[in-house]
Amino acid sequence: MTGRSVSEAHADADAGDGTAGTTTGVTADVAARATAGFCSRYAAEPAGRWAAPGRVNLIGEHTDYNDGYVLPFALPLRTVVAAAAREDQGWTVWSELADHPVEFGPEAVDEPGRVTGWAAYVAGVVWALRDAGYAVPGARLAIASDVPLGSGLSSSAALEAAVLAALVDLGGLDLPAEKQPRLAQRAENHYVGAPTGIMDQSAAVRCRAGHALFLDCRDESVEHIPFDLDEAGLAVLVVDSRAPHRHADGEYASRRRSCERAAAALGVPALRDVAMADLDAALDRLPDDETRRRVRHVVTEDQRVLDTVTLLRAGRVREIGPLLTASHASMRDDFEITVPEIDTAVETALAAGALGARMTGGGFGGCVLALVDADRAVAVADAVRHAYAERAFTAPHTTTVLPTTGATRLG
Ligand code: GAF
Repeated sequence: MTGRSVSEAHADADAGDGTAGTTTGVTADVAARATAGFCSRYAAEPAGRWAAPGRVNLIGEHTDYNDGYVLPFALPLRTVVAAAAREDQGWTVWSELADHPVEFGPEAVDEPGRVTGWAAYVAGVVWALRDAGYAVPGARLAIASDVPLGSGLSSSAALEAAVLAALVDLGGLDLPAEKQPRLAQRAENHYVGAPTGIMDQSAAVRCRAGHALFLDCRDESVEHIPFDLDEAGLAVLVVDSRAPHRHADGEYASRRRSCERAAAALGVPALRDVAMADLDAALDRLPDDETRRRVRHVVTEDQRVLDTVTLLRAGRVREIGPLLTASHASMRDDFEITVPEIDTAVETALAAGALGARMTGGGFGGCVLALVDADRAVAVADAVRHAYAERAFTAPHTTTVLPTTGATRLG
């Protein structure tokens, strides 16, 4: 299975200006590819098409599994599933990005892990639904996607959310949108085996166009925060560092474990329960410098999310820049999840006039987002490209994006 870059995907999505053509952010092209794939693979028309987006996280990194706060928004890059129910309890999945379709029956979703590779995300959703007691319909599915793989833009959650939306509708299942992220997360945690938090699935399901999603990851309450970049004369530039993003590897899991150990040492359910005012006292009680830095990142990052939300509620979009940049410094120095390509993109964007910049997503590669004056976006992107060339890094992909909507049925 091969991925597509942000800019390749974006060129298809909206001719490169990042604004996407429709209110759902779904372009005709990716939907048409899913439909065409369905028709040619199954020699029939799909019963419907369901789309879910990738995301960037404006701020709040590695806070979700600490029961904290996040502020993602949905990208105009989507995964579309064309699907129809079948009579039996079997699932056939075709993807434009895979060499072969995958077929599995009920025995493969009796317990986690029996389907592997990309189709595990689909089987995982079927497993999680069945495990929660839902009568999941057998189905034929065809998948097309503009969300690049391995760039930290949450292609896996987009796939899970689109498949889940399709199966819920096809089966007439009583599973409201606000309960879908937890189920999709179970698929990823228990079937696929990646110990992620709830942010990406929540963004893929619950985001709203023109807004960032302020999510309390403890009780899953949300507030849709207006994020009107046009009105503020601003743009969010996304730089795909092309440094491979691997949160399934040991580093993500080890960060999560050290946060959980620290919470246990402090006698709190999760690091979200350490208040900013108590941070210094909490740090004094921790056994080593590394753990202290991990905790400091999470506690200060939660506060930065709250501060960002306060500014956005007041319409003071320009002023969030320093919070984004402080978040990056914290990920680089305290949480230690950045890589040279990422730090270069952030430093160069800031030097070229960005109001703020930070890595977005799980880390160890992936994407940087920079808040820029709209008329500086091209110059900032050029500066990053130049800096990469000077350091002999693989050329980055850059694009601007606007917030779009979460999972939708297209018809
Ligand atoms: C990845 C995970 F999937 C999210 O749950 C979140 O922890 C993120 O990394 C870091 O904020 O995207």
